[in-house]
Amino acid sequence: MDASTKHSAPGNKPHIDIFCRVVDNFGDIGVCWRLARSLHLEWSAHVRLWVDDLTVFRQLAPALQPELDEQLVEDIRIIHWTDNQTAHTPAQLVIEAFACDPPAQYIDAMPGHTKLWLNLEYLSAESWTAGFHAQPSPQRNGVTKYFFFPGFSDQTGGLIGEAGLSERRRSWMHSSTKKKQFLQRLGLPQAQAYLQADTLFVSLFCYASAPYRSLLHALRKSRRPVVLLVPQSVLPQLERDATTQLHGAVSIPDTGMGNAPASSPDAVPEAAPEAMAQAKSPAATEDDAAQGQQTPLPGVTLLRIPFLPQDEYDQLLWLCDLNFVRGEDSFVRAIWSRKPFLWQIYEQSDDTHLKKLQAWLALFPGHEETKAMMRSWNSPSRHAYFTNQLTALLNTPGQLDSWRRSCRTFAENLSKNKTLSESIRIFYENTANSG
Ligand code: TRH
Repeated sequence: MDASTKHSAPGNKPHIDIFCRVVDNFGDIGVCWRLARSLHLEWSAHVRLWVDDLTVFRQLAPALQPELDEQLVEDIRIIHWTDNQTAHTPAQLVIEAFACDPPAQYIDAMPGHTKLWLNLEYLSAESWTAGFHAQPSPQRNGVTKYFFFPGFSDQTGGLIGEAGLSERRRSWMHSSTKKKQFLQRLGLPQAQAYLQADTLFVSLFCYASAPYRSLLHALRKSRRPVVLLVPQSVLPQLERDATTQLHGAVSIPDTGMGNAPASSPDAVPEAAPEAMAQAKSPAATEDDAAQGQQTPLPGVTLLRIPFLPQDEYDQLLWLCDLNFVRGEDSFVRAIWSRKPFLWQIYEQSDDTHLKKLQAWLALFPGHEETKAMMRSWNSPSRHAYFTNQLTALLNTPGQLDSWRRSCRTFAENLSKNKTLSESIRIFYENTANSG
């Protein structure tokens, strides 16, 4: 079913507990928060989300108050999960994210209350996941726990893709005012000029091991002006490296995020002479238009932006022409954005992650060149190759459009599958009715 046309299912509205431990990064809470919201939205379920690290959580959900033991955010009850937890009656549906082990006291109390216990696994496109999906694992407390694998087919639990997502994306994309205001809020006062100048907007969310210098070199060779939007805390050395590697061909506006000049003493202020020398596509700003002048745009503008709330991060992905994403949840959101993206997979021992990457690439309908570029973005030894591939792709007419079409086709096909929250609901209803 299309992720965009979901409606609340009739029938029971169960109580659901989701348990989340923040192991590292933002992916654990990113997935759980999104799942909590989509279960609540689509099923009108009563959802409690147990999280051990509210400080990390707050970055994705700024309304959250980390000092509170319990609070309601967007109708989801957030419980700060600590070692000395007060007792709560277990829910009918318990979702343990990534084998994080709910508290022993809670597990002991589950019989008689819990109808279904799921262990939500990490996303993988590998075919073996279909065989393990929804398999039972009897537990000592007498309640059976089931493995639940998100995935790219209906033989798995599907992807998180909440109701109304396509409509929200479409309506936002049709509003040039929203795009302009969004960019201005992110620290680009000349947003209108950039939008009119056929600027290539690129978002960058990656791990420290990414060949980001190769990316900078490719962007520098772009025939279109480039705005590279980088969330706070991603690659703290980027401004410094951009300044030294691109020999002044980059403009680094000070957005008050501590990027320039503090972390890069040599950083070039906006419209610095060197950047102007590389300027592309002169464009009129609103002020210039009034005065009948034109201001050249720098070749590459590196814009440090705040870490955005989840819904606004979606808007960033919708707006950009090319998104660099990582891990699990931003990867899925990039898929739903229908825009070209490069995925940096979460690194695992023994190169297990490269097998996962390969399994996903086998499903993706893009050109071989795009897939090769995705592999080199994930491979520390292929940096020069990456620069050449990306440069060719950005500067060859029609290439980016073709990539965009592949992404659209992929997203359209996936949206025919059941979403993760739909799969959970159906599995719950079948289990609850059979027991
Ligand atoms: O942060 P990640 O690297 O998370 C990783 C992976 O999930 C990995 O599989 C897991 O094992 C590891 O964590 C522990 O990347 P991911 O999955 O994309 O999660 C980032 C979340 O942050 C996602 O929900 C999107 C959100 N986000 C925002 O809300 N605002 C932002 O500005 C950005 C950049 C991200």
